Amino acid sequence: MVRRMLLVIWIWGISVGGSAVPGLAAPHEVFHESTVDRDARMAWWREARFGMFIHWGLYAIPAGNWNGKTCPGPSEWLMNSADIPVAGYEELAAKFNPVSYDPRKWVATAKNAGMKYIVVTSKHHDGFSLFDTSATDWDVVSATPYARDLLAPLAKECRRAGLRFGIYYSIMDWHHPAQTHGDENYNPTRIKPGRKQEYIDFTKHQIDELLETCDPDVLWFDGEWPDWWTEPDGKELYSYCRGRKPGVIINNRIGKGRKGMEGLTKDDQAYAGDFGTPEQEIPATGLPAVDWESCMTMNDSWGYKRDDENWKSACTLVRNLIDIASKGGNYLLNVGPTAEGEIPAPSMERLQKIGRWMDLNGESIHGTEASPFEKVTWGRCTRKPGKLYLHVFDVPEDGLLRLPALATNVRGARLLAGDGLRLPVSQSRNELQIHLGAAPDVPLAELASVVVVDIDGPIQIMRTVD
Ligand code: FHN
Repeated sequence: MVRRMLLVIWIWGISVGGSAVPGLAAPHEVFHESTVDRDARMAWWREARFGMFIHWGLYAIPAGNWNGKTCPGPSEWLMNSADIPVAGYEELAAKFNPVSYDPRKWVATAKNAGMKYIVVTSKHHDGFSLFDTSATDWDVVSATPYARDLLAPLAKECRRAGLRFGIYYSIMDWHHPAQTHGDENYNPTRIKPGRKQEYIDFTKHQIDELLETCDPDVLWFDGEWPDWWTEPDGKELYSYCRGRKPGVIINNRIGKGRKGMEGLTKDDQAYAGDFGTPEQEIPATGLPAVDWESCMTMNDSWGYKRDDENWKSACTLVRNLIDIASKGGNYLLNVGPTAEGEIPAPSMERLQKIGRWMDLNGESIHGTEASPFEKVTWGRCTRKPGKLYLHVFDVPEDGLLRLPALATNVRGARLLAGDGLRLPVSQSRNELQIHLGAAPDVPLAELASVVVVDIDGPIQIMRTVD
């Protein structure tokens, strides 16, 4: 709460330190956004906790292979990792015809997995636009036999199904004429002298088109690391986007605030962006007062990579979701559809299993806040007013779930799934004990079983004086 109060002063985004930095343009020149307004704007996103990331594009055709060889790294980087000349890469467009693409099926897959929003790549580093744009011919309508916008139908289907919709947009663009090769192949690009504004206008033109045709709730920028892209550029684009759609939520990769793959926002100044973006990692400790979202692949590639079989188990994915929610964050879990438009079977299997677990235990994730406890040995904890959700990963030998004693009255404990079996509770001066006994006989307990502790009023940990 204290940290969020600081935001009344700075509305460029989340500065972990919350410190105000002299000399920077005052945010109120752009947005009179009070904490109340910001909380209202972020509310659905904070409630959601779980979303689907979709990396899709021409790179799904070679799917990580070039000239008969499997190239290292994620498939969406193939143009760079195989150093494919622009002309050679452009030939892929003539082969892109996703006849099996069914937005209804994608959205249903996400919804049934317990996901509340989808973020899809509109333009990745290869510069290819999956939507109808008049800013370039390097897009699905002008350059492919499919010749139709792919994103507007997906946005529409999300709305119909009650999911929120987000757009991923890469600032680095290996195809745009204003950007040129870096030292190593394409990454990071350089901007040609005197052509930066041309690229910024191009970006704004496309953002306008996407706001018009898809009305996204989230703008998920990426590829911000080339030196020619600056924090003031990020702030300017942030104001532009919020000016166009005041309610939109924008990640911290619009500017230069991201601390590498750790992804949280640096605190040496107020950076543009509304939430931090850890990538392929989960913060070690809870960050209850910071808005952050951890994005992760199910195997080792964001885009579809035919030979990448290094799939995480459904158990790992469910426990990641629980771990992230217990630390106050969101989980953006990725799928890389095939060139035909199918979500790969290993991803479908895992999402279906996660969905079965969420059907039983979703209330212990959606709309929860971070654990009030530093660490528990047997699993994780999330909470809602008057409720603690204990996520049991490993049942202790003595069958006791131990917690610090609470100053608040504990009304009882029960299993969330199954028939809601009540569990004995005892409390000593220092410790609250929930008597779980043996591994609870609830479905999918091997992923995690959830115990609900009903409590009168706000959760207060007993301060014990030794
Ligand atoms: O280079 C991209 C990568 O391809 C992928 O899009 C991830 C997703 O967060 N972001 C960048 C690496 O940080």
